[in-house]
Amino acid sequence: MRPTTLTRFLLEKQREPNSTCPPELRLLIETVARACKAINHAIAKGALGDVLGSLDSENVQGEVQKKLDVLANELLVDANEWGGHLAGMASEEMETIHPIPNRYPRGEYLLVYDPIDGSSNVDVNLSVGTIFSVLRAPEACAGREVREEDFLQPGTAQVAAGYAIYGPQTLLVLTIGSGVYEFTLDRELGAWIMTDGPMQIPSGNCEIAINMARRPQWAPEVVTFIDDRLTSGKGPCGRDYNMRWTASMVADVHRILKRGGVFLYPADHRTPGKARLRLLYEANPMSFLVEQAGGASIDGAGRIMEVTPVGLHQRVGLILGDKEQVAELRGAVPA
Ligand code: FDP
Repeated sequence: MRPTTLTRFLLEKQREPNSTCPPELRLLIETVARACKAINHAIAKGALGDVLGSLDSENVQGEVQKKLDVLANELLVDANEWGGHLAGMASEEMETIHPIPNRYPRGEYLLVYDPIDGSSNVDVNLSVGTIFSVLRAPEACAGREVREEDFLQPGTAQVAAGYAIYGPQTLLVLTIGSGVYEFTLDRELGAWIMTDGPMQIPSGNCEIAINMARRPQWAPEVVTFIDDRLTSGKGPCGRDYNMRWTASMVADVHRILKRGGVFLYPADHRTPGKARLRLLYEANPMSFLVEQAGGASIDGAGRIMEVTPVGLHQRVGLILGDKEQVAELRGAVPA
């Protein structure tokens, strides 16, 4: 049987009755996928391409920017600016939104992304990724330039989300609201070939992803949850859990999609409002994928995708993965 390429998958989705993939969205996803190939190429060059290490600059969150953070951001801007499918973009590496310049046609979508997730891994040759989320530009911005408030939509408004993971293989994992599909980059052909989907998170896996060094910041409910699983044999498995932490959410979430388990980066319970992961371009797209694969995603108090954003770079606590395991913490942990 002929392999299904990303292009064919999207075209077939476009032709379905009541399609969730109009031509502009197809073009947008293909453009993001093309930019991810360029990012993959740059990452694979490593020291030979002079892309490792940090710059002197910091991003809006006060984090030192890696060369690859900036390069990947530019690759995504350059690829998506001129196609006519977007009204604007926002990214972890840009302080404010990037409206499509007047010299190009404007489309009806908004793209938000984290160009390199897990960037501390780049210099030590471990997996990193690119996360993206697609929203519809509100009708109110027709005829005017997009504004930051146009991007402040809950995760439930996403029309597509996905990530590329640059690991032993380069993969693109995508949802357009009807299941989750994995495509592997065939480097010789330059094509994304479907290799899994619709994906379902396997239930009952006894693996947890959490940064234990943050334990002093966890709410007591999280401490009990983790202790029960790691040392007392409590929890659905009836034996002690295993732990994995790659410091790249893309890699940790990918493992959960394939193998099951839970991922936690809870908010700091001592400092209200303090958390690590960003709502619009990290938590929301990952939550959309996880829910589409039969899992659940909460900030502790409730469903992540129902959080109303108040800022472009807003952070949230995040607990996602196996539905039954996430359910134990729903409502128990302060957001
Ligand atoms: P990074 O800032 O290195 O790009 O985006 C946040 C994130 O990566 C996640 O990918 C990752 O899970 C987390 O930070 C790593 O946090 P720790 O430094 O606490 O391990």
